[in-house]
Amino acid sequence: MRILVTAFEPFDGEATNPSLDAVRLLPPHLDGMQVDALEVPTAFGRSVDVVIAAIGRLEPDAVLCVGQAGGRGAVTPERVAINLDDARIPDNAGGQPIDRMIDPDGPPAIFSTLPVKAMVQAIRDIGIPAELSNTAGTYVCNHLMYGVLRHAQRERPRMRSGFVHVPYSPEQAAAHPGAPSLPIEDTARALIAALRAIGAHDADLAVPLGATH
Ligand code: PCA
Repeated sequence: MRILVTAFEPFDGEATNPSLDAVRLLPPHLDGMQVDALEVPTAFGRSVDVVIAAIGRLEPDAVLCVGQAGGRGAVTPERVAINLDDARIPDNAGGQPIDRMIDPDGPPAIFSTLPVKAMVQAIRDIGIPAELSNTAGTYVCNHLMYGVLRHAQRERPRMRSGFVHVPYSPEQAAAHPGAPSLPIEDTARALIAALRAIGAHDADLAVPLGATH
């Protein structure tokens, strides 16, 4: 099995992005899986282009995209991407789409095709906080998740894909008083646990990890 793991460059005035720092720590081989890491620009259109080009080159069986979610206190596999861009701040290329559909011909939302509950469980099992998230936001991360899932729907129906958001690093959180954080080494361990869950589970676990609000 070959899995492409993507991470974003820093954005919003940050010097680092914990997704990138953690993905750089991933081993190239894990339990018989080949892991390819890719840095992605934090820009609406280009992010999807760069990942689709890498998919064409590497032909992975699965794609796990990773991004920073400043303010979240847990590693959060995303259940669903929505067909909407609504940028609170400009991206790194200066783009700031407001209330724009990502694909006017696409469905309103696309569910992750990764075993998100198994991933949450696997991360918790190694003692790191994880939650199933029901929103990836409306910024570049949601855009990339939707773009890759839509690409798979149209051109690579057997390729599984999805997204995980990760907390600030402690160094970042120091500049955002009150914000939770996770050391980069722990974020990397959480991603390894998630990758193992992806390798081990074709179908997701039927466990109650839903939210009441
Ligand atoms: N997080 C942003 C974009 C890049 C990143 O790491 C997001 O959640 O949309």
